[in-house]
Amino acid sequence: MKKYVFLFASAVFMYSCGENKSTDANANKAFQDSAQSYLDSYNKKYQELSTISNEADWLSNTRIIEGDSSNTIATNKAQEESAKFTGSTENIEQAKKFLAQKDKLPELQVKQLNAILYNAANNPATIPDVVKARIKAETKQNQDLFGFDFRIDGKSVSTNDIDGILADETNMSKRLKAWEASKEVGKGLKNGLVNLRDLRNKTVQGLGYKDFFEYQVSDYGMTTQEMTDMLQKFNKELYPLYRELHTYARYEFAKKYGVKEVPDLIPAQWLPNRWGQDWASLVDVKGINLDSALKTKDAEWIVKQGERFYVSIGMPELPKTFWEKSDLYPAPKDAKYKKNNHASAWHMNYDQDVRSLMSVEPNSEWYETSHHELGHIYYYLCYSNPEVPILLRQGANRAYHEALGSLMGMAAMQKPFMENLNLIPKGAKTDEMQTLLKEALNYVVFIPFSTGTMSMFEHDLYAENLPADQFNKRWWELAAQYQGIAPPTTRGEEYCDAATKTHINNDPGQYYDYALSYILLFQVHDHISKNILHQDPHATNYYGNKEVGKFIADIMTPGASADWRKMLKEKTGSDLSAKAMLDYFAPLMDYLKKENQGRKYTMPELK
Ligand code: X8Z
Ligand code: ZN
Repeated sequence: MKKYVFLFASAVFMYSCGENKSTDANANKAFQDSAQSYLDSYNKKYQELSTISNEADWLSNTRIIEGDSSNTIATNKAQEESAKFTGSTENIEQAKKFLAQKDKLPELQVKQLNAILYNAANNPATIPDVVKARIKAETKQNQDLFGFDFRIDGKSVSTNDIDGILADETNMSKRLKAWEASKEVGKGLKNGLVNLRDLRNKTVQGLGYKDFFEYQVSDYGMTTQEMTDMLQKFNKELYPLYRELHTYARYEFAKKYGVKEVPDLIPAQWLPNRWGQDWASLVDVKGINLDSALKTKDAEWIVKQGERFYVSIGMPELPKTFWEKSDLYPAPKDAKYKKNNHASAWHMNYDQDVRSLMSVEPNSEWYETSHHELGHIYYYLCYSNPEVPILLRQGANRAYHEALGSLMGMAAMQKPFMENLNLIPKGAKTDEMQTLLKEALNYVVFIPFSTGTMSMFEHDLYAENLPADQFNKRWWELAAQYQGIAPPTTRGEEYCDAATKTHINNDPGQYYDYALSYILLFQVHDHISKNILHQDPHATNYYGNKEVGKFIADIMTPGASADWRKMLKEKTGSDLSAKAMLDYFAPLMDYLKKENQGRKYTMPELK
């Protein structure tokens, strides 16, 4: 009924107000022009200030020198300048003024104006002291995390050393020492985290968000409830498989370490990863030993090989400055500085200055991670084009940014791909079920950690104001509930095991990005395998396929000017769904059920 009236009214309008219409069009044009000139000047200034701030931050992460605060001071200053601009009352008012009549503006302008308000909410000029304190606390937390001197038996070790022990060592007392050494850093980060939680919440409350978790989730156009529902749904869908993997792993690890009594919860020090997020090294697949092939290469080969793969599918070579300015390898043993030990990719000037910070060693972990980081780098390069305004040089959403490089990392570890590169002998007969199992111990095992332990901890931290005397208790409750793992001994509140995870400190309230990125990765991979390569998703070879490259570049090129839901539907034919991931691993269910026959399951059956 309403629709009818509307149609009638607009018909009358059309016939009788021809003149007004063109005046309206002129007024709209003027309004759009004035929005555009505001956006142009914002984009320019934003790019300038971000570049300065990124340069300072880069130094703060690549040269951490005890007792030298010059980088810290420069970083804080640059970030304050940038915050003053992005959070200024003038910018907030301007963006709101234009958005009040957003129907008159094209989508591209509306998206940029929303991005301005989103940026502002993290730095509102109305509460300058809070913003300043938060910036200072963030820089300090990062220094404390990455300036930390990890020690085993009094000897300094790197996180690569610790990871190496956790991957290979079968001597349990050595494993325990390495695990415990890796958690020491958390103690000194606890007060900082409590302080940061308060400051992060207060900052975004200035512009009306309930808490920092809600703020970060809103970047997806979702509420906290919608996000946590979606995470729980994905976790539940993968749970039956996880439960089989958990049962299998308890018994296999016990065998490996010569333990007779199989514990109900897997002791954290048994697992080949500091947080139990990836158990892949439990399984060696005969005939496919990537690690032994990579031992014959050097670290530089690993990153160069990543580039060769991207170039083979039609992406450009990396800019010369990438190789000159990146910091890709571990600091020398005698270095007088420390560096951020977690892999990252940087878009320094929202244009061609792209860099990666890694500590690459020639092993399969870093092989995968290098492909992941180069995925971010190629994403940056793809959307750094005149069609995409600076403000929208972001992923379609944050999960897309994480997904595409991880997709390439996964593709680079499939058998036909590795055969093609002579990383494994051609035509070797291998056990496909073992390969699938190894992959599940990486990709499936990650889901309860990312949707559960990490995301629920951060939810409680920010949205529920988790009391400081319950951080460790809550962390291990969640680890037990979602991952079925337990600490070696009671971990009191003097520890802060959550804070040993990089993202809790410096990529806050966003870990579900990775959970969603894995779901998305399998969805995109399924499409590429079946519709472009016409290959079995379990055994593909993307190498050299330009059509695959075009498909990926088409997703990357519009950046955040694309609508992430629409894009997914257009590119893969469906909404975000775990179906492809479930299909991929489906053959494992029967295998694991057989392997687990007669074993005690200790994670509850799904109701
Ligand atoms: O943090 C990362 C990337 C950052 S660009 C290396 N990842 C998550 C993690 O290490 O916890 C990649 C997958 C999961
Ligand atoms: Zn990443």
